[in-house]
Amino acid sequence: MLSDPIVALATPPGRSALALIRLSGRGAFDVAARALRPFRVEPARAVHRVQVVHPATGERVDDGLAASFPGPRSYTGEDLVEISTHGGLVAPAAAVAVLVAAGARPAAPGEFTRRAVLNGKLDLLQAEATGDLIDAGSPAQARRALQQLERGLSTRLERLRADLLELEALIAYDIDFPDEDEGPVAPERVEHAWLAARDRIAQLLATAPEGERLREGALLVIAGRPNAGKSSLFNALLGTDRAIVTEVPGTTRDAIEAHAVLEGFPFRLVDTAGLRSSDDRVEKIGIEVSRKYLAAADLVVFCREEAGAGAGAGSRERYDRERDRFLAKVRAPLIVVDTKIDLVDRPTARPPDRLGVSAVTGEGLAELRRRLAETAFGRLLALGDVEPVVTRARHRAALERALTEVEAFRVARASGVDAAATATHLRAAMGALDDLIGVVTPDDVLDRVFASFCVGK
Ligand SMILES: Nc1nc2c(ncn2[C@@H]2O[C@H](COP(=O)(O)OP(=O)(O)OP(=O)(O)O)[C@@H](O)[C@H]2O)c(=O)[nH]1
Ligand SMILES: [Mg+2]
Repeated sequence: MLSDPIVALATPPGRSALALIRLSGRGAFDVAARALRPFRVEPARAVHRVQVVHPATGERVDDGLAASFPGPRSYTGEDLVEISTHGGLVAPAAAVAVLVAAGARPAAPGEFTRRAVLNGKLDLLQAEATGDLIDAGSPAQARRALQQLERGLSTRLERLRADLLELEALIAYDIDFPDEDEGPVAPERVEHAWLAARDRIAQLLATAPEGERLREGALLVIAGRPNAGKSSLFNALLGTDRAIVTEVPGTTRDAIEAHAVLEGFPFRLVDTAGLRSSDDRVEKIGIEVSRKYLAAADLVVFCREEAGAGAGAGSRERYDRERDRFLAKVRAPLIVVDTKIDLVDRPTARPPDRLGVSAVTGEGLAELRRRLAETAFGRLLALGDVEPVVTRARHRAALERALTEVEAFRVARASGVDAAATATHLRAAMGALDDLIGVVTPDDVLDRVFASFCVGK
């Protein structure tokens, strides 16, 4: 049943001062009246003290506060009650059990938000943003989710849809009067409107790679020769001694992955085994793993030991050749970093785009962090927090569909297809945008969106 009363803990179980329970659906107030003493619907949206009492046994399980939100002015759009109880493991679970005994059903993950979408309180993009805000591991992710929750992306897509509708209106004259050579609407006007709409779709699509990266974290692989100082740099960027550091070349034999927030942006940092030709079986496997990570990386930091890189021009050359061979497969942007600069007495002039860092003194790390954020998220940095960004494969697929249809409209028009037929492309493009916002959303799409939600949201 779609609107049967559901109940769930909205806060995580565990030691805490308070816990919040949500109860929503048709009959939610009756359920509350059976379990809470006293329970009042009026005044709405105001808290009052209650005792949570088992309806069958009369056992009192906790004291708390309750507030009622009569639908449609509630999160779900249904009658909803929020009950705060004491925290911890026992009291909240007992209170939920009491509400189940009083007639509610335990909610499925994301069911409250799903109902909010079905009742028109949130669109699909806002529902996704709700999940993203909860899952955010960095300030940039949270700001982006909040902007989407405030309908930043939805508004942009609605405007785009309106543009397409206007374009359809422009060619409508041709549909009504197909035999006229030239309608009252100049072809340039159609062309102009078409171009503007297409560019707007393309601009949004261009934010997709970094937008999706923002949700998952940019895969940053630290590579270089054995002993170059990779693990030390990895630890320095993480701010903890996660990887083992020794003076023995070949210390790191497996790839180590950890989440880090750099300049407010999420990264997945990977420390790798030093790249070299090795006969050691374990080390060889490690180097193979490094190569796989390098192939998948969003960006690569190549560590290069300035002091150890050799005095002679010959060794420098050999070293560079080796590096080039290792990095030939890397498609991702590459940042070359001179390590251990504290060991260099007379610093050689470094090319302006080359960074020098010391894991010991911390020199150069701030600049490196900035460079990493700029390389992985430069477009988002330039856009700021106001311009909407698409953050999911679902968004990208819908916009690609819209773009294809808009392009097809132009081709059809240019090849003399009649106006009514060209208009179907515009309508298909609008349909793709509607799907994206979630005007009418099929169950399987909802299932996918809410699959990753927590219970109680
Ligand atoms: N003085 C100084 N020593 C450093 C610095 N970074 C690393 N080292 C030293 O260099 C040696 C190698 O450092 P690691 O971080 O283990 O190097 P690695 O590239 O991870 O080495 P492998 O895992 O063996 O490939 C250790 O003795 C570190 O203490 C630095 O910035 N300054
Ligand atoms: Mg190492």
